[in-house]
Amino acid sequence: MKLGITGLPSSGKSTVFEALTQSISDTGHKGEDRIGAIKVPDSRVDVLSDMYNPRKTIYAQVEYFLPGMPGHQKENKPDRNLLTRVRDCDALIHVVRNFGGYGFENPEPCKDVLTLDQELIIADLVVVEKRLERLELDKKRGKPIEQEEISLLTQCLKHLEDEIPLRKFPKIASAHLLKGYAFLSAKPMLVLFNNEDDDDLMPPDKGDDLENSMVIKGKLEQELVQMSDEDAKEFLAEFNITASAMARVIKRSYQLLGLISFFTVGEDEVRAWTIKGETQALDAAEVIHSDIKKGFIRAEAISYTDLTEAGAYKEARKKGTVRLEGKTYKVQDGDIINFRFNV
Ligand SMILES: Nc1nc2c(ncn2[C@@H]2O[C@H](COP(=O)(O)OP(=O)(O)OP(=O)(O)O)[C@@H](O)[C@H]2O)c(=O)[nH]1
Ligand SMILES: [Mg+2]
Repeated sequence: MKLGITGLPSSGKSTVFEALTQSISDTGHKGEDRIGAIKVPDSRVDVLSDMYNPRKTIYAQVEYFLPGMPGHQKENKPDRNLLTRVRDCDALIHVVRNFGGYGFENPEPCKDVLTLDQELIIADLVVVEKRLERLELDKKRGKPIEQEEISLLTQCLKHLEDEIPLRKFPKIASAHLLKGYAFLSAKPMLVLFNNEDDDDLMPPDKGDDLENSMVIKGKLEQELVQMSDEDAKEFLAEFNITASAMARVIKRSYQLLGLISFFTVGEDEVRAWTIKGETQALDAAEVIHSDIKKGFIRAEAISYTDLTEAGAYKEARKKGTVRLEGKTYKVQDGDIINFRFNV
């Protein structure tokens, strides 16, 4: 599962990538693809780790992808090429310039949000129109065609012609028959307003229909990455920012991908495992090992809250909050699971 970073030229994409992944480049990396796997901060894992004192503690991860852009982009438009490069990402992070300064026009963040959306929409329109033409042709030639696919694509065409991104239509965005097209405007998207150092506010003209957005200060966050802990502390106080701005972006990224965590615990290892929401116990078992799925007997599960309230697993057992669940149990975010299996 990976998130692609997009945005208009000079919006702060590289800056944000570096702040998120805590990787600074001295060469500029302009032309190169950059990819970074980042652990997802999770206080529950910290607490469980304190409880079990394991040899290893493993957090969930998300991956960020920043396509390399050789050459200089002058136009205030996202490069078409850049957009096709994020087609195989599962979600998008849209970095929006909300800072000014030397060499920059005044920021127009809300306009930029629309501009990028329009580019995503145009890219999808091209795909839909081509495909529909193709299917019409096949139909004329008497080839068997999937009527449902035509119907779905026709709906896409209408929405895109109305300039509405497909992510606004959950049924279409999640339609199995459309998966292969990897529509850009259907991907979940988090908008990051990249603010001036002393500006904490959302752009005032931000409409209500932008459900996934946050304010960040990319430049400060990136500088923070390069500092010693002591300097960082002072710096944070001075600029009135919380150390967790990037942590919040990472957590939001995880949610944006529709991912949840369950945990396994023990003296050897406390570990967060990543699954899609609504995953059943049997499939969650497979994430750990195919043998556990094959030999699945039961899942011994307890919620994070129940465990921490009881203080220890033994106590929770006495209180009866440890449950025995079967194959079809829908694993909940924060469940601590012990799979019983037999191979
Ligand atoms: N004041 C301010 N400047 C920023 C911020 N984020 C980035 N910048 C500056 O804006 C310029 C562009 O930032 P980059 O991160 O290179 O932007 P980009 O989107 O990767 O740019 P291209 O790859 O050229 O399209 C750099 O000079 C950054 O230092 C911010 O939050 N505040
Ligand atoms: Mg860049």
